[in-house]
Amino acid sequence: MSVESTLSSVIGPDTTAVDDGGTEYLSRNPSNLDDVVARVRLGGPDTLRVAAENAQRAQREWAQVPAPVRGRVVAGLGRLVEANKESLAKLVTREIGKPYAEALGEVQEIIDTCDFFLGEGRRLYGQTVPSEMPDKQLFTFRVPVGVAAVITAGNFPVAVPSWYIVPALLCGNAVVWKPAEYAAAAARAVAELAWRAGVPRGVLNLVYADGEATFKGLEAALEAGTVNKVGFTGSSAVGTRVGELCGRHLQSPCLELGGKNPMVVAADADLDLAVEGALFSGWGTAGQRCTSLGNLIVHRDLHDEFVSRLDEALRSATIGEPTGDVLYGPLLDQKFADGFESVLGTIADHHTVLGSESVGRITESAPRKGFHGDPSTGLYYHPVLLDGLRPDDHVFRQETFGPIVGVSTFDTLDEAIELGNLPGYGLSAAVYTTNPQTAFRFRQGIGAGMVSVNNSTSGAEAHLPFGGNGRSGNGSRQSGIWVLDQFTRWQSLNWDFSGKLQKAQMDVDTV
Ligand code: UN1
Repeated sequence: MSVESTLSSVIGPDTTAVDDGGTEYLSRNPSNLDDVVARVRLGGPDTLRVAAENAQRAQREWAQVPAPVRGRVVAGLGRLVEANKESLAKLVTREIGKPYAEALGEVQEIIDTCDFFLGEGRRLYGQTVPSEMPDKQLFTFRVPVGVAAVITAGNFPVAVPSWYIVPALLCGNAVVWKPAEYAAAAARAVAELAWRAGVPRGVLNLVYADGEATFKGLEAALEAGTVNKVGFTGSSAVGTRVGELCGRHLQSPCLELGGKNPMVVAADADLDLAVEGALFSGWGTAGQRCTSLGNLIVHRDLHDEFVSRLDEALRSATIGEPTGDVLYGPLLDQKFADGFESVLGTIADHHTVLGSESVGRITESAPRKGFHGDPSTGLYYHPVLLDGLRPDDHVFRQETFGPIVGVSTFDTLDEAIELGNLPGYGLSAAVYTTNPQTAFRFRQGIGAGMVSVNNSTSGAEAHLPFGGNGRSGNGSRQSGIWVLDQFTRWQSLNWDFSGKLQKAQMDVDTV
């Protein structure tokens, strides 16, 4: 069986046949814009609202399935993904332009997630808790929240949705999944495999809708009480709107937002390692991970050598068609290319532009040496290394989501930490140092949810808590056992077997 062969070119809302006046969207291959990967019918607001109603009905039965059996179902999804690993990775590469080696890694992440939650199906523990009274026992239970609306970005169209969907299903919830339209085919492939693994159709609902229809549909569902948890991965601006909407309905969403992730290169850093780490974190995936490196903060004594080595590494890196062995391929889609162009527009006179011969789109008149393939067919951009960044520069303060990184310098570790925290995000941060004291002090001072020592800011593993603070999220965490608190609520039980009414706080002997 091949995932690709199951995908027809015309795909639309599958479980929710609502004709509510949506539009058609073409998901295109960003390395060859003439290649239409999927034609998608985007639903209007009713699509999401009705999907949530369906999900609510289906959830009751799903919650009755024993957790270890639900664990086997999600493990089955993992096995099906594994059997289709190459074709799913090829689809990711074709639809969003992610280099094939990275796409394979991304597919591995959903497999790892399914493997992890197979075990959690047998460990969905509650507690026994002592009572303050005799002949009385207290317990806690994890209870599914109900229906989770999962709204995901397309830069990780397989792995990141699975961080919500797999634990949500394992915990006994139903899911309404609204993926990014520019990754519609990859989403459909994952949903197909989940349905084939035994997830009932009503328990996992896939809907396509644009941003405004999603907001309206979500608002209606929250109002009707058919959505009980929202998981959102995307920009800080949209996440703020999701947070406001959920807050009005007394809900606390799981928000995984942008980053302006710093990498501090200390005076005692291994320079080769730091250059390699900066190259991969900053320009790998064309800088389009929420965990991509944003600000390089380099000790003044190393600055010149570090920047010249990084400039050289960037100039000799291979960029091009993502089916090949490249550092990065095209940007995700036209919307992201437009966003990146506006970031390039903020480059100022006080910046030194390095990393490439030109700035902007790679074209015949602005070529890139050693480019792999034909640049004219896709959304390819020159890498930018901006030296001389100032703390009030746009590029220093805002997530750029493209192949651009700025450099600033520091003298003391406190100064480096302050610069790292200044933009107000708090997702991922890295320090390159050979001194454990520097590493631990950095971890203590930096406001990021995830810290790396001598490693990339990106590349989170599937069983460590993932998430950020400040503008990067609301402190919620995905992955591992920590995400269980997103998709279950604690219920307590107090059981009195004394045969009489014992009153808490009143019938207790205090010493
Ligand atoms: C994201 O970009 O939304 O840490 C998540 C990483 C990935 C996840 C990134 N595994 O690089």
